[in-house]
Amino acid sequence: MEQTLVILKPSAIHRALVGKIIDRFQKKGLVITGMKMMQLDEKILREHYAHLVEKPFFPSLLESMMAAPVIVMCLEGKDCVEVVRMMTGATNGRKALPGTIRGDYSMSGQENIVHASDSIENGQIELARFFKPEEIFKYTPSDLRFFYAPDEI
Ligand code: IDP
Ligand code: MG
Repeated sequence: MEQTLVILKPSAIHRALVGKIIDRFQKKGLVITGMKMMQLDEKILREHYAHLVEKPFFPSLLESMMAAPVIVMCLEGKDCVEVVRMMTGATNGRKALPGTIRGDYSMSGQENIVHASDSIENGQIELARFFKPEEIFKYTPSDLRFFYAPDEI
């Protein structure tokens, strides 16, 4: 099954939104196969946000992402990367559609609650950045047949 990386950012931790967000992913039918809390540092953030290091807001983004420990998650499901990006919504919370996580919980372009991988390839790279192989588990939820038709899995 396809995998993606989700990070519950310090904005989710400080605002006590962790349970609500995890609940959304589980109710959707995505399977949590890895989850842990960790304090991010500048080194890992410079890798993770390499496409943004030259932006004027990067120092502020760094500080924001280190403002609390984060929760990193590996989610699995059919077309998981695209599904989770849709659930996440547009980068800027003020532009994200209601019904998305950012649309429902964020008013900010920076403090936008969650990170989600933007492609299957990046998902694999990002999971390897935040998880050791043994921290991602293989199991089949007992009720998978009520989440998918037989020809979908
Ligand atoms: P994404 O999180 O929707 O994939 P990216 O462009 O990859 O968006 O940016 C990564 C993160 O950097 C965003 O989630 C947000 O926290 C922050 N960010 C992006 N653009 C801005 C900006 O213009 N101002 C402040 N922070 C930004
Ligand atoms: Mg991105």
